[in-house]
Parts: sequence; structure tokens; C-alpha cells
Amino acid sequence: MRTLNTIVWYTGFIVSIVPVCLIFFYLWGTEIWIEIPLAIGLIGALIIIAIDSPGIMGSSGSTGSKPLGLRPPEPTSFPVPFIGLSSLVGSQMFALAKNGGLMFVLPFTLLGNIVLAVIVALITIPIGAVMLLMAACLIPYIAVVDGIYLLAVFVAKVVDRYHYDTNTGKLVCPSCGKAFARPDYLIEGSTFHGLSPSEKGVLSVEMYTMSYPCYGSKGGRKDLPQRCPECNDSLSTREGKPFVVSMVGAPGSGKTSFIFSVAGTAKSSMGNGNASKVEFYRPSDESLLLDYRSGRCGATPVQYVPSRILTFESSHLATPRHLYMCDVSGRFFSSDVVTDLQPQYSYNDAIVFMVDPTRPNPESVAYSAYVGFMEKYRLFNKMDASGRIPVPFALVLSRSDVPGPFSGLSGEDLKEKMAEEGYFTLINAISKDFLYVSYHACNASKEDGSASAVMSSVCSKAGSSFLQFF
Ligand SMILES: Nc1nc2c(ncn2[C@@H]2O[C@H](COP(=O)(O)OP(=O)(O)O)[C@@H](O)[C@H]2O)c(=O)[nH]1
Ligand SMILES: [Mg+2]
Ligand SMILES: [Zn+2]
Repeated sequence: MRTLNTIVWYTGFIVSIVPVCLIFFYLWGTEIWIEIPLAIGLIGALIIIAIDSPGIMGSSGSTGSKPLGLRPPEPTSFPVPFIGLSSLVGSQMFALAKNGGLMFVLPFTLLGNIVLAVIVALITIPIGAVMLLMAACLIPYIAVVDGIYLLAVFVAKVVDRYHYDTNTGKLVCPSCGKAFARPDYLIEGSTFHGLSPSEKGVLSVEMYTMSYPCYGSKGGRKDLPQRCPECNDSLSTREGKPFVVSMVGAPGSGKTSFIFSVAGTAKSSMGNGNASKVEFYRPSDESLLLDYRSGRCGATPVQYVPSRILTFESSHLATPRHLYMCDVSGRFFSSDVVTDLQPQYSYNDAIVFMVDPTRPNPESVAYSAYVGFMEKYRLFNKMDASGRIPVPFALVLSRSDVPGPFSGLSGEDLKEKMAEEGYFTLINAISKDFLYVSYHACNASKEDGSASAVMSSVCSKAGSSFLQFF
């Protein structure tokens, strides 16, 4: 912004000199008696303007020490805004008029020595006249510059707001799981919440020593150090908007396996061929994927487990995208674990409910896990049982590799067969609680695409851009 202000400032001088010359030539033609004072006036005015430039006078700069005040005004508040072009050129007019006036007054201070006074007057009065005319000629320049300024501010505001809202506006802390609109940004020891577009809409903010990207992740703000506003942990989400999946189901139903099946498939297929990079947010999850691939899948502990986060990057996305798969112990859905602090219940984008149809008494195990989940979910979100929840809900039968009554079925066929096979109460309850329900079968112990198909279905129901990755 400083640069822009400076350019407008010096262009003002150049632009106003041209009409001054034209006025002289229009009024008096090319007479020598007018050319000489005009030349003196122009050269003098330019010299005075140049002498007062910061480059020559040094940057000592406070307003009081300026001898003539023809430098561009320094912004006094940080971050540096547009000064506002009309007030910029307005103060330029004032500076020219004041200096022009001074040139007229100067000879009178030397009246003690009349010869010197006349010589000085011969030089300063043309300079004064040129400066006063330049001040007057700035008026049309102000009109043009202001028009451009107002238009630029309007466009910048719209563009900035669009970038800001499309690229940010949802943050889930990978450490504590709390959700916020924006992170805290750290700049030169100060913390800014959100670094949001200001009144005038500019693409970067100038602090005391440096310029920082302000709006739009494309501008580079995503590379600033960030922290979680709640737990203060440092984040490297790079403003990637997350898609959050809550995993639900009885112990051993296949939740953890499902997560690694999705993650493994996404990594080996490079997000269905649409990502340039797919990796775990936490490198330590890589070894769990290796365990899963070699058939080891440990029980998930009964405590808060940070989500498994998969990061997708693509050249046509301004920010990475993070897929949060919130794993929990199945025991959270039984009555022996009373407190359940799963923050994702208030903001999840999809729910995947796993059912193992091969265990003894599968319907009642699944139903009681579902009831245990819904009690906590409604309680957490302060919902009564009357409203249907608009979050996409996928019921997934695991162990599709084990032959049984549901072999080869999915969608409505699977739903009907389940109703016949004793899951009627469960299906009925789900239809009452959720608006968008889908039925799937999958082999969660393999990366055969069956788990990814579930992701594809919920992403499409949620209208999420993550759909491309499955
Ligand atoms: N054959 C087969 N085994 C599965 C499937 N899903 C889960 N398992 C196995 O079931 C056990 C429990 O799975 P896990 O994912 O830990 O269940 P969780 O308790 O719901 O997280 C693990 O040994 C898995 O390998 C499946 O679809 N097919
Ligand atoms: Mg588990
Ligand atoms: Zn946090």
C-alpha cells in the first residue's frame, strides 16, 4: 500500500504540470517573455519537490521536521490501509498551495535589501505561480483517481471476501477436536484471530516492518504460523477445510478397519486419481496403516482419540483438504461408559454406523450400540427426538467377505433384507432419526474399494467436493 500511495502521489505532480504548460501556451503563445519565467517556475517547482523527497532528505520523517511538506503522508496506523486516494491528493493540493503561497511571501521577508528582494522575487514568484496552478490542476486528477479508488476498493472487497469465505471458514483442531471458524495467526509476536478482510479490502497488511498476506489462502496467509484458539496447539492445516466423519458401532464391528481401508485405498489410488498428494496429517498413523495391512488391528482405547486425518492436495485447490475420521471405542455406545466427550458430534459432516452381522445376536448388539450413540448425540446437540437430522448417515454391514444372508446386497435391497432378518427396529429407528440414510456392505479388512464407495456416497449426499477423491 505504501508503494501505491507513493505512486499516486508522484503521478499527481507529473500530471498537474502538463495542464499548467498548456494554460501558459494557450494564453500567451510561445512568447519569450513568458517562456523564461515558466521555465524558472517549472524547474524551481520540480527542484523543491525533489529536494523534499524522502530519498534525498533521509527517512527521519516525522511531520514536524518536514521543511516544505511535499512528501507523501506516512500512514500513522498499522496495519497500513489505503490512505484513501482523495485524501492523499487532497493533502497534495494543500501542500502545493501552501508552498506556492510561501514562494510569493518569501521576497517580502527580504525587503531590507530591495535588490536581493527583487532578484528573489523574479525566481520565486514564477515558481509560486506554477505551484498554485498545479494545485488547481489537481482537481480533475482527484476526480479520476477517486473514481478508480472507489472502484478498486469495491472490487478488492468482493474478491477478498470471496477468497476468505471459500478458502477458510471451517477449522477443526487436530489436537483437541474443537471446531472454529478460523485459527489464530501469529504475526511478529501478536495474535490475530482470523486475519479477516477489513473495510477497504486489501490483499496484504503492512505491519511495522513487513508485509503480510491478509486475504485469500491463495495470497499465502495459510503459510503463517497458526494456533488453535482453544488449546493453543500449533496447527499446520494450511486452512484446508475438513470433512468430518463420525464412526459409530459396537466393539469389533469394524470401525477402525473401515478407517484404514478408506485411508489405504485413497493413498494407493491418489484420491481416485484426482489428488497430487495424499498423506496422513500425523506421520505416526502410517505405521498403524502398515499394521492394518498385515492384519493387525488393535482395540481402540476408551479415551479421547484424536481423529485419523488424511490430507489431500491438488493443484486446482487453493488449500489442502483434510478428511477427519473420528475413531472411538465401541464401548462409548454401551451404558458402562457414561461420559462421552466427542466434540465432532456437533459438526460432523457424515456418520458411518458399522454393523457386524456375523457375531452372535447381531441385531440386538447393533441396536443397543445405535441407541447408546443417539442418546449421546441428541444430548450433546441439545436436540429432542422429534426432528430428523440432516447429516448423511451410512449403515455399513462389515464382513461382506463372509457368506451369509446379505451376500451381494446393497442399497434398498439390503435394507429390505435386513428388515426381514430381524433388524426391523434398528432400521425403523434410523429412518425416524435421519433424513439421508444409505445402506452398504463392505469388507473392512481389505482395501477393495467397498469402504471408499461408502465415502463416495456420503460425500455426494453432503454435496462435498471430497467426492472426487473416492
Ligand atoms: N474378515 C473381515 N474382518 C473384519 C472386517 N471388519 C473388521 N474385521 C476384523 O474385526 C476385528 C475388529 O475390527 P475393528 O476394526 O478393530 O473393529 P472396531 O472395534 O469397530 O474398531 C479386526 O480383527 C478386523 O480385522 C471385515 O469386513 N471382514
Ligand atoms: Mg476400533
Ligand atoms: Zn485445539
